[in-house]
This record gives sequence, C-alpha cells and structure tokens, in this order.
Amino acid sequence: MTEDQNELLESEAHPLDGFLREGRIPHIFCPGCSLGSITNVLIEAINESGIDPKKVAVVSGIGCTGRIAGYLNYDSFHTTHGRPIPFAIGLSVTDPERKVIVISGDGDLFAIGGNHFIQAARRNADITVVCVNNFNYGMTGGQAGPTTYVGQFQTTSPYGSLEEPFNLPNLAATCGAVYVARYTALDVRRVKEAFSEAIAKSGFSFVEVLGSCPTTYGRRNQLAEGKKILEFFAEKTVLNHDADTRDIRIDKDSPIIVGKFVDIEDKPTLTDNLLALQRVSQAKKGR
Ligand SMILES: Cc1ncc(C[n+]2csc(CCOP(=O)(O)OP(=O)(O)O)c2C)c(N)n1
Ligand code: SF4
Ligand SMILES: [Mg+2]
Repeated sequence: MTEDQNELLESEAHPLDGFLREGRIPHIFCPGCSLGSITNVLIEAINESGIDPKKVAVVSGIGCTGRIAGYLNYDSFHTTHGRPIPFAIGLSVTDPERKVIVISGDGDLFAIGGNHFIQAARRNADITVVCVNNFNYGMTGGQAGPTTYVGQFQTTSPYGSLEEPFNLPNLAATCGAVYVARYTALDVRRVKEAFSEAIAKSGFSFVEVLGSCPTTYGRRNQLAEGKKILEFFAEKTVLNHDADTRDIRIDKDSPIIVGKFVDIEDKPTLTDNLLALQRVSQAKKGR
C-alpha cells in the first residue's frame, strides 16, 4: 500500500466526501438498487470534467432516481414531478456558463414529463439529461410506465404489460439530440465515459442508464436481487455503437443493444439562437 493510500485509510476520508450532503444521509435506496453506483459515477464524471463545481447544477424530478440531486453537494434542485427539464432550461438560458445536468427516472421524464423532453431536444436546449430506466415507477410501488416492455409484470399489469414501450435513444435522436448513448448500470466504466462526453457537449445530450430495481420491478419478474438484474444485463447486452436507433427497442426476447448512437458537432443550441435573436433585436433598436 502506498503512503497516500495509508493516509487516506487513516484519515477515514472517502474520496467523495464533500460531494454529498451528509445531512441527507442515510439515503432511501434499497439494497441492490443501482442508484448508489450511478450517483457515484455521476460525481466522478463531474469531477473529472474539470468544470468548476460552482458552475454545475444538478436537477431531478420526483421518484427514487429523483432523489439523487438532493444528495449531491452542488447547486442541486429537487423539482416537481415531470418538471426537471423546464427548470433546467431556465437555469441554462439565464446562466449560459453553467453546466446543467438533469437526472431522473423513466416515469418522471417520459410519462408526466414526456412533452418537456421532446420539446427540449427539438430546441437543442444546452442541457444533459440522464434517465435511469428501471422499467417501472419504483418509488410508488411498481406501476407499469412508458418504458415497461411488453410482457413485464407490474402492479398495474398483473397479466403482463400490453403496451409498446418508448425506445428512448430513438426518441431522443429523432427529436434532435446531439449526443445519445445507452448503457447498463453493470458497465459503470462506460456509463462514466458517457456522462463525461455528454457533459462536455454543447446542446441537448441524453444518456439512458438501464438500472436495477429489485424491490418493485425485479420481484415481479423473477429478478428479485440486484445481482440477478446485473447478471441479466450481462447475458443480454450487446455493444454496437453503429446500431440504427430504430432497431434498438427493448423487448423480452431480443438482446439489449448498448452504445453511443449519436454524436453531432456544431449544431446551434437554444441559447445560441436566443443570443443571436437578442443581437438582432438590439441592432434594430440601434443599441
Ligand atoms: C403530480 C404527481 N403525480 C404523481 C406523483 C406520484 N409519483 C411519485 S414518483 C412517481 C413515479 C416515479 O417513477 P420514475 O420516474 O420511473 O422513478 P423511479 O422511482 O422508478 O426511479 C409517481 C407517479 C407525484 N409525486 N406527483
Ligand atoms: S424501489 Fe427500486 S428504484 Fe427505488 S430505491 Fe428501491 S430498488 Fe431502487
Ligand atoms: Mg423508474
């Protein structure tokens, strides 16, 4: 063990001390939930980005995933259900130097908040959106949601869900996102890489992280332990950066395709367009 490692152990400090709001701990996450490791990786990606932590804002909506912002010691905002994206856009356009990151659940971002997502991508709002897709409404006991795939069992689909789920990377790509990636919570190295790339991007970047929810999703689908869900991801996942997003819907039988699907440069952002408009209007007024 090196001297530095010894010092760290003796000081009992954790490398992420200072980035979490201690007063908010203990957290609410269940044993085996992937939200802990996703929070960890998000902090690491922000720290490694070299951005001044005072110039970062993290915004969540409501849900288990929506608790993440409140645990983080940045300028963090726990907003109302479905509304983290409009809140984040407000922050971003009024403080263009700030890096604004939304992290929230599949229900929050794509059911009640779905329209905000598509409009924000269409406008190329300069924000990063991370969706932890655990295929259900975890916090409220496991209802089927917009990413629950056909045949999954939830409290509101006791005979198996009948509805076609959203293919989130395809939705983001077709609405205009400049960066789109999907990975599973098992592959924290790639999740971190995707967070870093998305954060570095100008414009609307989107990362879907397939997460484990053993408590409400897993126990109704023979995956009642976090480890089993990660093993399921390990068996089903195929990495293909070149995949057409139209072909990567998730269903019961096909492999889960992960990768970086979109990475576009130099597309004007909502903020760029607003600033250009401001210049035109000031010129017209002779200012
Ligand atoms: C206006 C409103 N409607 C419904 C709820 C109840 N509610 C709280 S969290 C949630 C769903 C959360 O699901 P998701 O975003 O997938 O997060 P998860 O808990 O799975 O991480 C719902 C419906 C609420 N808090 N506010
Ligand atoms: S209910 Fe599911 S998503 Fe929520 S903390 Fe528990 S395991 Fe995680
Ligand atoms: Mg969910």
